[in-house]
Amino acid sequence: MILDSNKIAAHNEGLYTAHKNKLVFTASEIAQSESIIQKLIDFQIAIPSWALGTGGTRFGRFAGGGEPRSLEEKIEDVGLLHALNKASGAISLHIPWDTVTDYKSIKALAAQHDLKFDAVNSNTFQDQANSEHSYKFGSLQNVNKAIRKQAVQHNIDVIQQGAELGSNSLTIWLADGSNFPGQLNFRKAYENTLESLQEIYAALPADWKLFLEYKCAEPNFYSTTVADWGQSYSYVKKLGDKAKTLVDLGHHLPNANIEQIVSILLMDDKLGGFHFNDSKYGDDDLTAGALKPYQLFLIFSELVEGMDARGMNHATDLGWMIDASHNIKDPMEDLLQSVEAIMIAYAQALSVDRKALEIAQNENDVVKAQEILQNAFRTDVRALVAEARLRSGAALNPVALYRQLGVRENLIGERGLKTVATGL
Ligand code: AOS
Ligand code: ZN
Ligand code: ZN
Ligand code: ZN
Repeated sequence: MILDSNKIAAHNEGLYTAHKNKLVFTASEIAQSESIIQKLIDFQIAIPSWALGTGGTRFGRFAGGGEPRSLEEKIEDVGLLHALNKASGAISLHIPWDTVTDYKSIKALAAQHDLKFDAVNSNTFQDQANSEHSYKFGSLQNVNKAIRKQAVQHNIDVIQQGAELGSNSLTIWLADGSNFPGQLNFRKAYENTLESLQEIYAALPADWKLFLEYKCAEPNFYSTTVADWGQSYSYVKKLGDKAKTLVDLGHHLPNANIEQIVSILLMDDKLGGFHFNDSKYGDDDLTAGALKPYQLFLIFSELVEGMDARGMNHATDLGWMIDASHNIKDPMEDLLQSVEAIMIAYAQALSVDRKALEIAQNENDVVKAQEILQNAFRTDVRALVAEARLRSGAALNPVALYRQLGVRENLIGERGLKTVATGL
């Protein structure tokens, strides 16, 4: 299904007057609104290929209809999202959930939808059909050298496949760890993991980055071998300049100050990118901004401040990706909501009066500092985000248009009601 641009234009026409009125008011409230709109136009958030199908829990899965059955259909779905919001111009593949047989045609299909290939993700948390060894007791950390070798080789294969597609980063998330005290020698697990990572790092092309994701628990519940930002930092520091830490918002112990973590990693040039989602209890992978929009704003506030201090390009110098998974929403609607929430947080962060904040900080004017941040957070920036979409040829209200056009019903017509998405 390809979206007809006339339908987007007709939808926008219907909403135009109301939008313009809001925009005029918003621009009167926010000094740098024009430059914010430009930055929003440039900002793209990658969609993970595994988020397009309905997720499950360990108790079960309720399949949605019309889910993508192949990589081609996943690319088409991201293409649809991108046509609706012009802010989802990249897809992140997970190998071997996504297998590419014909690179030329996959690249052509992505190009046709104006999509790039973002970070490629390796998978050593499941045993693959024809693999010799099992990852039951870990992959890169495993006490058995042959198992470590197999996991290293898989990562090297993923790099090669990603390079064929024009991707330039590898994301490694390890399920490695232990379930019971005594199961693992922590130091040896660390040393094995480091040695394995070094072998993978050595296979990176010159212009590539390696992102090392951390997670405090799950699926292992006593220890995780890359458990927190400090441990990820310790590895990436030893690996070299191309290795960076990846922050998944749901991977922290409760109440962790993620914005501070982000600020320090950025300062040390060790922040690689993000997996956006939201959570209440753990790695819930709920829609970005659904529960803690203020935290999302505070994270973006540190990002904008830190990237500007280092002269970085907001759109291209870090990896921006959603990592969410749902078992009750239409995944496409959910992704549109996540992108919108991220854009809003970014726009709010861009609107912070940095000079005034710096003065307040230097004068220890705590009240003023809080006023400045909360003023930015409480100012409605949605018209700026919508204007960025309008100027890019996207829809003023993507979720509304998605429903109005009956996209899901169309996909069910094409693909059937009972599809099994590849991957999860
Ligand atoms: C797992 O918890 C991590 O968030 C991974 O980044 C990701 O969800 C996984 O690679 C896909 O299953
Ligand atoms: Zn229980
Ligand atoms: Zn993640
Ligand atoms: Zn996760």
